[in-house]
Amino acid sequence: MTIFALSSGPGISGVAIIRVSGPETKKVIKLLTKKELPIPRVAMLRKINKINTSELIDEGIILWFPGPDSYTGEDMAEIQVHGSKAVIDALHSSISEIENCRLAEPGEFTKLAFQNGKINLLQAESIADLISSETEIQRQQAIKIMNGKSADQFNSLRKKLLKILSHVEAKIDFPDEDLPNDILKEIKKSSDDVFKNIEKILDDQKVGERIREGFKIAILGPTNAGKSSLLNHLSNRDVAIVSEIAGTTRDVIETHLNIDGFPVIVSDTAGIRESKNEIEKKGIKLSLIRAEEADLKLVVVDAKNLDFTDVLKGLLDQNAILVINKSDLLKGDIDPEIKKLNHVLISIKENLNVDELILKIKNNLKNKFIASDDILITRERHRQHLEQCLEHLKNFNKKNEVEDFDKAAEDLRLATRHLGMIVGKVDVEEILGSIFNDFCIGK
Ligand SMILES: Nc1nc2c(ncn2[C@@H]2O[C@H](COP(=O)(O)OP(=O)(O)O)[C@@H](O)[C@H]2O)c(=O)[nH]1
Ligand SMILES: [Mg+2]
Repeated sequence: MTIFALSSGPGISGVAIIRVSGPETKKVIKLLTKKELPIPRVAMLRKINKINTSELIDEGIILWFPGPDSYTGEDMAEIQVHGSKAVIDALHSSISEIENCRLAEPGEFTKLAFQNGKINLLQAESIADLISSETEIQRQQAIKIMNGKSADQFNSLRKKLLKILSHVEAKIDFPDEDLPNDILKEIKKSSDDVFKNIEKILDDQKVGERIREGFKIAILGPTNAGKSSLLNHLSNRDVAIVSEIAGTTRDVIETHLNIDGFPVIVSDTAGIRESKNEIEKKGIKLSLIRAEEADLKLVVVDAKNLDFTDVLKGLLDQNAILVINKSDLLKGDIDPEIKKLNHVLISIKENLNVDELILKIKNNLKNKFIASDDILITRERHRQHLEQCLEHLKNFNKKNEVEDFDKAAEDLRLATRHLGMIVGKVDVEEILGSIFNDFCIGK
């Protein structure tokens, strides 16, 4: 099947790019241009016509990438035309008239690239991350992984395990021959190395995932404290309804912000109070869930009304900033007990001291986003496979110690498999290859 799709963004644009990939690509180019194929990888200006009527659609650039040296590994073309809905529609409907050509599904070009061995799974994921990156730190993370930073590390750990596996399997195949002592030592050392390495990778405070998904800030507190006003102030627009009527916000309202280059998701939540209203109760439940998931909690209270419920006290941990709002209404000082807590006194209405709050938020962000080259995990998927790998390695070590090699080998195979699944490489042939290359079986 040959697939095609608009690869540039939708909407009006100077230039739009339509990609074609598959065995009929040559035919598509010839039928649209009524000319011979262009020189590979050289931009050629061509008249582009409707396939049946030969009516001119537009004039544009054709790029021809014969497979396998293309993004997908198949024959491919990129057609650059003017970016209008009408031009794109006419071109799409012309191509779809050609036999065996259909519109691509989301991500299908990249899926083909993965299936044809052009990129690994981590690279495929990072291409998606690069496309959706909104901040510099997200772009940097995506491009590093696209360049193979984490795949190299996971592959090298996996190679170590494959090597141990080849020794263990040889022992199974030739049970009468004892494994030399130095090889037994090597097995132990390598598996310990890999184990420690993975433990270290997992101990990353989830920075990679936080960069990819955004740092989560939850605004929490009693009703009418000014939570929605704070969200609006931070986002510079009216995202949430502000009113003096307590219990206005019921659903969680989210906005994505870029604070000093850090991706942040701020959610405004329903005010926490005793309520008999079912909908409000649900909203309060959602607030508490957000509180648990948040990287940082902004607990907003009203300066005039500082009695803390137990729920509220429970929210104030090391990942929380107490925000005492409506300082403009305050006559005199605040309670010395409360003053002792880590807090910021602000007035959103009069814009007093809000900058200090923003500074505190920024410092918190910086501390939690210490992006280092050791960060390899960007998705829960990676974390789960690594955790599974550790689990199987633990089992392997136990069985290896009691020389139950058959079962030990199976644990090792599973551990290796989980590492392979991160990069998208799971192949029995490879294990066999490693045995024959590494172990002198004919001795
Ligand atoms: N005086 C004063 N009123 C404020 C301040 N911030 C918010 N308000 C008012 O307090 C009321 C409740 O605000 P809102 O943001 O809806 O509170 P929420 O229920 O916590 O989301 C509204 O009438 C706001 O205009 C402030 O700093 N000072
Ligand atoms: Mg509100």
